[in-house]
This record gives sequence, structure tokens and C-alpha cells, in this order.
Amino acid sequence: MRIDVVTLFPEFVQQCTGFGVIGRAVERGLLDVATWNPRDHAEGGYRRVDDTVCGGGPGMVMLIEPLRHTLAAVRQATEQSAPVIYLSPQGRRLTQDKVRELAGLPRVILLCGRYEGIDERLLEHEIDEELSIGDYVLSGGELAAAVLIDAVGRMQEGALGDTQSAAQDSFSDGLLDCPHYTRPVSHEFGDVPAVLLSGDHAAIARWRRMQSLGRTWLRRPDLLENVTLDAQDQRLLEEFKREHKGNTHEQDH
Ligand code: 9D3
Repeated sequence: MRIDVVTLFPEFVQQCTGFGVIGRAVERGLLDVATWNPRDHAEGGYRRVDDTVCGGGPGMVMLIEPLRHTLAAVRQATEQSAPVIYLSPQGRRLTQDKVRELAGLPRVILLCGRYEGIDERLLEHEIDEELSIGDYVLSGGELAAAVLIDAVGRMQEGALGDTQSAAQDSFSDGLLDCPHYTRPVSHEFGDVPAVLLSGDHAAIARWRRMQSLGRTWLRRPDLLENVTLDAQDQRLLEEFKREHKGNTHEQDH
């Protein structure tokens, strides 16, 4: 997959692709991230990419022409057509469903804003989709682009090792992950749950499923509204709730 990023801070975006799973995906040629700086397509000695806000008020807005010329250059760089995605607080929220959808495309173009944002007319004419990564204020689109690249990059075939798999992820089945433990089995901070040492693979799978269901119920009940639980899942969740009640009682006394 190829991802082109239009940004005033290309080094920042490139740095974000250099480590861990994404770094290896890039090394192996599973993912190709190219950056484009609108300043290279700006005119005049000052290479202006922004100007003051029409109607007054603080801040600056990114100019149409440098971005338009940059996007034209990006489109010329490969034959494949690609959706242009603008990272912005006004976008729909990025979800794992959207990540999966984008990961299946051969190419996407990401547009990062700085300052107060981009002239609305450029968005109307050149943007296919607007995405936000959450309800908090960033100072620009670059970190959001890095988040999207990370999430989409690790979904590429062969990006994760044999032992990992994107299908095992939290959210892939709409539930949170179960707790994980490693050695030592006995520690000042507590013991590893006995079932994980039992060697009973069916019991371990049941325990993990119960923990996933229980933690989702405790921490993200909103996620449970979007999944259908079979009879076994419902039993496991009921069991978790009974044990949880018992535990919270003990703590009260
Ligand atoms: C303080 C400026 N705000 C005035 C109400 C508007 C504003 C403009 C530009 C707020 C944030 C930004 C920069 N943010 C992004 O480019 C961005 C973003 C974000 O801030 N939150 C979540 N997702 C994203 S994607 C791009």
C-alpha cells in the first residue's frame, strides 16, 4: 500500500514510520509512505502557504493554490487513483471498521492542516473524506496522520509476525482485550491466575473470553451495544458479573 501525505512537516511524518511494526512493514516494502510539502509548491520569495482569516479573528488559514498544486503533483506521481482524506476535528471519527476499509485500498492521500485549517473551497473541490481521531484538540493533522498510518500499516498482509495477527486485536471482535501475564508466576504484586498455568486450553480460552466480556462491560459498556453475544458469551458475562459483585462486596467490608 502507498500512502502520500501532504504536510508542512514531512520529517515529522517520516520519523513516525521508522519504528517497530510499521518500520519493518516499510523495510519489507509492504507499506510506502511519501511526503509532500506544500511550501515546495508555493510562489514568491516567501513561499507563503497561509494568509489571514477572512472576516477577521485570530490565526491563519492555509491557502488554496499551494495545496492544489501539491495535490496535482501527488496525483501525477502514480497511475492509481486514490481518495484524498483530510484529517480534521470536523471529520467523522476514525474507527477500526474505517481502518480496515482503508487498509484494503492500494493507495490513499492524506492532507494535514496547520493553523486554523484549510480554505473551505479547497476542501469542497479536492477532498473525498474528512476524518478526526477523537474529541480533543491537536495543533495540526500530522499526529492524526501518523495514527492512521500506524493503524492501517499494521493491517497489511505480513506486517505482523506469525504469533500476532490483526484478527486477534481488541476491537476486531468489538470487545476489549483480556489481561496478560508473564513470569514470574509468583510476585510481590500478586500471582498469575491459576487457570493460565493449568494447561487446560479450553478452560484458558473460556477464562480469557470471560475477562474480555467482563472488562468491556465494566469499562466500555457502549461497545457491548454493538455486539451480539451467543448463549455461551452471556453465561460467561453473567459469571463475571456474579464474581465481580462478590469481589466489590469484599472490598466494602
Ligand atoms: C484552537 C483552534 N480551534 C478553534 C476552535 C480549531 C482547531 C483548528 C485546528 C482545532 C484543532 C486544529 C488542529 N487539529 C487537527 O488538525 C486535527 C485533529 C484534532 O485536533 N483532533 C482530533 N483529530 C484531528 S485530525 C486533525
